[in-house]
Amino acid sequence: MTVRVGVIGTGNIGADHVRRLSRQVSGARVTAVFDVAAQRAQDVARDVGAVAHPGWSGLVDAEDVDAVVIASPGPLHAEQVLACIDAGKPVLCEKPLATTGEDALKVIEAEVALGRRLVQVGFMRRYDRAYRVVKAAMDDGSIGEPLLAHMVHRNASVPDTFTSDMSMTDSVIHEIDTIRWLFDQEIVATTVVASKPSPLAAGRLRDPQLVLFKLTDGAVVNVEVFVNCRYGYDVRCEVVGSEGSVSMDNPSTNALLRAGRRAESVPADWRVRFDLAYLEEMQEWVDGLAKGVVSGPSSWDGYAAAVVANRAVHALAEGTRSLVELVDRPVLYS
Ligand code: NAD
Ligand code: ISE
Repeated sequence: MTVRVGVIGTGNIGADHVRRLSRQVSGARVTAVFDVAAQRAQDVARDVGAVAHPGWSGLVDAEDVDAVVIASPGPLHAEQVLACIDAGKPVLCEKPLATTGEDALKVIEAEVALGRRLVQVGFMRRYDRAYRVVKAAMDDGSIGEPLLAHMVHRNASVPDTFTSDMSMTDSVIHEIDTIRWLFDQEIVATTVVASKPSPLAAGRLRDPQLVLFKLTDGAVVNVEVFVNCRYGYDVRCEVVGSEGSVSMDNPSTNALLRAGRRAESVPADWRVRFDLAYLEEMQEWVDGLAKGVVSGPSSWDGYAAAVVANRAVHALAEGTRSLVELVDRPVLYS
């Protein structure tokens, strides 16, 4: 069976997903795309033999679209996901599922009313091999009882449209999901402190920031987020347990040894670092759809991450420790 996919949003990651689904993922074909930037959508469509639709809702309802990928800006996600649920079509929505907990909850309510999972959220780190090694060492007892973790999330640079809040809602939201998944715990409280700002943050961003998360069982995790580090993309993690530690350095693939020095390459951006993770994510999604199953990160994961990210924004703004309160987890997501 070939899954016919429609893609909403053909910017950076949307265009990548279109090409990935068309050329690297088996069992899938992109039949339709939409972007408000019509020329961009047409170029991407032509490249893979798809049709550029005049509107996203027409794409969702199209007969030759079995499933949808959403890669539009975050504030549009909830409405577009709800339309997919309404049409009974599986949807892989890029993070965030929604920019507010309230909107994410509407998605949960719609899916629960339907009685089956249609939504997967694009938390691709769960598909990354290095993160999976960390998870395995935590689950099989290799490091004893996991107690705390240190994480780093650095981007070389961000566009002018990026705000200080987005350090939480757009970047740290990946760590929020990773922490919940690795520890299999919810986050119950967060504190955020902005450091002395980098002069290269152009005076408009509170960058870097340090975030502290407390989990249900008392474990703590700190995250450094720095979205203007300039030298490259650097994502790291170390989980410390009662009998050892497991870490994931920024994986580098090349080393140049010359004149008494060793130089290693640093990925330029998320596209390079998580290339294989996006592929695994898409392949597992498509394989699941062929069997009628959606099993990746759920609406619940998207909801919990949205709530925590917004509490982190609140914590920085108010200079306080913010508690996280979630609704009861519906059975559909147990
Ligand atoms: P982008 O700005 O490059 O692309 C967004 C596209 O959406 C643009 O082409 C824009 O024209 C289009 N758009 C605007 N309004 C639209 C509408 N009403 N309907 C459809 N399309 C519309 O942004 P991006 O970097 O590709 O990010 C897109 C989404 O993907 C964001 O939610 C972002 O957080 C997420 N993302 C995830 C990862 C990841 O690692 N998982 C990486 C990058 C981006
Ligand atoms: C971007 O939207 C992503 O999702 C990347 O994975 C992340 O590293 C980056 O900080 C975000 O802006």
